[in-house]
Amino acid sequence: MTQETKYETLRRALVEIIDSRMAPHDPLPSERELMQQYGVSRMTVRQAVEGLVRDGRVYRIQGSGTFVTERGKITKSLTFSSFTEDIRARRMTPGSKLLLLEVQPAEIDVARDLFLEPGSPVVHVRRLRTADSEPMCLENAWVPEEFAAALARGRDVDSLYDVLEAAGAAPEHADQIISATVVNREQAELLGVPNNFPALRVSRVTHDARGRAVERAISLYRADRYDYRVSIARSRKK
Ligand code: 16G
Repeated sequence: MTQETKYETLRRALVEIIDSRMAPHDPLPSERELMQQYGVSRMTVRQAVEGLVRDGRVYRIQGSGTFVTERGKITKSLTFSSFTEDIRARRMTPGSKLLLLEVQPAEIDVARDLFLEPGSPVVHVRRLRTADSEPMCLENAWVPEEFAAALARGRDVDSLYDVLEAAGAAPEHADQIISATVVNREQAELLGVPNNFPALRVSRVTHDARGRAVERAISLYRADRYDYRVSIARSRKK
């Protein structure tokens, strides 16, 4: 049997196991276990796993191991939307787990983004956002207290943007910075992914139709479930 054939046989066997017995983010057996189980060389194991990485069936995290990839992504466009709208648009049910809700004095960066004096009261909401009960995103939002009186009174809420709208501060447009990051241990546990899993960090300052800053938020999306689609055009030379 040639090396090529052994590698392909192992790769096929692994795909079968992934499809039939493994869940997203389950770790693959170690190189040593695969070598023993299939009676192949380390090189064959590496080639087979490399092939699965290239096919997007598994992903590697340096120092942690190789894990089964989640299938199916949410591609978000740069049109203004809320989490609830994003998830409903995909015929899934949005959900939220409230992790923190408190009135705080605005720290310097929050105050700057919301055009407030440092120390002004802001409502800090921290939520785990889910789609069909699956964790998708961790969100921290800070809202000037005047727009979130209902929240400040401790009322739980499904959609933050509904609260803002009801307060006469309907979100209209936002400035965003999207960056790549990895999750820490606590975030990983909440999002149901391994430690150091890649994530998209979207930092947003949201304005209403009158131009008032009504929200500063940081959303941490699982990178296996979210990507952003951007339309670009060549700028015409004048
Ligand atoms: C989106 C916003 C977030 C906002 C949330 C409100 C981004 C990057 N972030 O996730 O800033 O707080 O929607 O959603 O789009 P809700 O109305 O469902 O609570």
